[in-house]
Amino acid sequence: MLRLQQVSWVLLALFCALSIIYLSSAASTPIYRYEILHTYPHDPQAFTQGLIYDQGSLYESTGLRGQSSLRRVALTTGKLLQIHHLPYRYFAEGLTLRDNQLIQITWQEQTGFIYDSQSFQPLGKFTYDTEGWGLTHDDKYLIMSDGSDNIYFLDPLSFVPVKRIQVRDRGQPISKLNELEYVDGQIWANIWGSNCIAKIAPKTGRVTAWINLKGLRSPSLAANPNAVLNGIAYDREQKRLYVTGKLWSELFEIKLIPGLEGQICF
Ligand SMILES: [Ca+2]
Repeated sequence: MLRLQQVSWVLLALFCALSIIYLSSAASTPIYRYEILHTYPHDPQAFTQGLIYDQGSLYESTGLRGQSSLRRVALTTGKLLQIHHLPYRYFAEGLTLRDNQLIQITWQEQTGFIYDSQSFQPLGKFTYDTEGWGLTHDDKYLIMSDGSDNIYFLDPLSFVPVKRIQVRDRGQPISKLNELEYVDGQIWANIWGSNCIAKIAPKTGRVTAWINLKGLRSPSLAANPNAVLNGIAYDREQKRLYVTGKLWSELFEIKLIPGLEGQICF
């Protein structure tokens, strides 16, 4: 009888251990919700494709043919301070600022542009083989999305892709990766057409957390399928986070809060 009891305890312990392993492997990815800290004006004509912050100003890349531009905008007033218009054939997309140079990519034209960050004077251009959606950089590489589940790391001088990660959440491919921002060692990506931003581990492509920004977009834009969340800018010095969307009349400084049950992104 004693031996039977011992076997039962061993089996129970084994069952518990296997259950813990199963539950932890199936555990959901953490989800953050948000709190609005400040609301600022944003040009409702701006089809935002790239957004960055540097020393008190926002730099923005806007898309659509005939309306594509590079802009410097005052954060608190939304006032347009400087603009460079792209030729009609280019549909501008992601934007990043590195070593006093603004780098802007285009959607299907496979062309990137380099500008002096002060004067917006064009300094050169480069080409790539994929579509261009989002752009950011870390200490070593330019980091680019193309609307798929791939993220490419480009040499910042030659613009040649040197490595690629595939973005996965618990093994599931996450595609439509759009506007990017490198924030405290992770790549943040807007998912096109959704309320969600993925936080991505740059070495593995694993989604480490979701940010659900449901409710941030003005209800007046609900009928416009193009007016989606797109634009993440991070102030590294003050650790401030700004987000907006295409054709949104507002730009928000937000704070992240650990999520509630049921706030699922995907
Ligand atoms: Ca950005």
